[in-house]
Amino acid sequence: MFWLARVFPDGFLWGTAMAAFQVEMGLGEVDSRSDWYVWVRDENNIKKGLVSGDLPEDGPGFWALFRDDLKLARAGLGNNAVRLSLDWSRIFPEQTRDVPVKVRFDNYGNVCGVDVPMDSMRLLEERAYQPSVQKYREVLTECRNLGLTVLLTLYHWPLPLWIHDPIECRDDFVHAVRRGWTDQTTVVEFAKYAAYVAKTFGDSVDLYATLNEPMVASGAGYLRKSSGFPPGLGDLGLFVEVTKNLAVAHGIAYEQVKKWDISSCSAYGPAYVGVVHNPQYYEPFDKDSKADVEASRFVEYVQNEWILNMILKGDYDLDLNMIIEKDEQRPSLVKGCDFIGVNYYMRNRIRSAESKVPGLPGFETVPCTQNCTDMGWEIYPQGMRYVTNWVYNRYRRPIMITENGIADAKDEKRSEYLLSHLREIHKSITDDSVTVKGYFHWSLMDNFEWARGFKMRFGLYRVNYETKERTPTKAVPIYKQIATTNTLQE
Ligand code: IFM
Repeated sequence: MFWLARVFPDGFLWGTAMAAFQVEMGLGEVDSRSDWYVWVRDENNIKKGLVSGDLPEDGPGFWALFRDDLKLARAGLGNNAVRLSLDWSRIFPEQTRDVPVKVRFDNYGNVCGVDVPMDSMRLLEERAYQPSVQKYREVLTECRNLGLTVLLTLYHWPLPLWIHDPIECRDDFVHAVRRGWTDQTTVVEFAKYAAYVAKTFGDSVDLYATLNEPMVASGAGYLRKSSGFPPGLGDLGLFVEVTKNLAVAHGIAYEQVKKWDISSCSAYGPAYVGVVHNPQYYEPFDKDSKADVEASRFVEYVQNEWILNMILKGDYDLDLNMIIEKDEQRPSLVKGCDFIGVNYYMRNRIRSAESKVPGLPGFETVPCTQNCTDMGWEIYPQGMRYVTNWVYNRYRRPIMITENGIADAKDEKRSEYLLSHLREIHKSITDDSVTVKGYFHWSLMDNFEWARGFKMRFGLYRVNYETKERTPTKAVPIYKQIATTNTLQE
């Protein structure tokens, strides 16, 4: 028999990814102080079918079972890394607005710098909710004891309720007070939170992601009323504002982490900080239709490119005309980005359609009919190589595949999904000379899939939500073999 061995670079990170809100609750302390907590139990949202009606407090219970789960990552999967997030609302359930910081603005009124003085750091330390800090410390220490390199995400979607009241915003945005990312003060509060996290947990964290998939937070929250994401508005102006504020927030948090995390705990140095983005593969539904080609190019631009141009180049195309006018160049907002996290899942076929949001060109995604996951996403492994190469060649930053995975309740497609996507990553590395530093499969175990609830099973380990028992899927021994040998054998 002929075996082809695809060897990955030395030091390649093999891991799984998780997010606090999706896994923590189920056993142990419930966090009721976030916008998502309120959003998924809102009767209107449930009645309209915007959210599933499943509740995060019936989740996998990682908060209590983290030692066993991390053992699964280390021993069960042979991983050497793990991607986790913290929930801001767990650390600061009460407001931090009165903690003084110095804020600088650029000529356009954007926050372009935040100084957190030592006295203010002391106040933040007093204000932080210690049981949560203690618990996160235990989780991170356990990762270290197991030899898992830690990639920590600061913002993986839930916002503290004191920052964002999604029901108030949905029902009467004009009079709403707690307006989330539409409000620039959220950037300033995020700077305080990032500074506190870096100072407190820096000795246990190797890599940081400032934001997870900012385009989902802005697009699903502010462009698509029916997405099931808070606050469920369809407003182009707010979408642009939120995307801009998230881009600015990345830079501001980047600076804070660099300043406050000075302890080096790995080969990555004191703080290696990037952003996690979700570029997908786009194609016009009808390649001979000019309208479809233009619609697909526009969606690809907005989804894949727009925010990375802001973060890495200072190009703030705020009128979305795909041209950077002079007053859209904001070099003072570019702070740095040590790596780009790529979350790749699917191919989208786009066709031109009537516009659903005033001011935005019309388009729609053609529903998947073949090779679909339970989410209705089209499996297209070649897209992994395409987007990885595209991001690397355009922005010249090391790539980390920070998510890739499949909702597959029957466990029929997961193994091939994993293998086929890893093959493409390997081609990017060896055939196309792209620097890819690691792969984090989404996800370690089944979890709370936001508006879609528990039905969507992305886990390498299946979770019985009644007993909290974890059972390996067929992909577990396959992933373990790859991770422990650093090689994909075929
Ligand atoms: O569950 C999500 C995750 O939170 C962000 N990336 C996509 C995953 C699957 O939808």
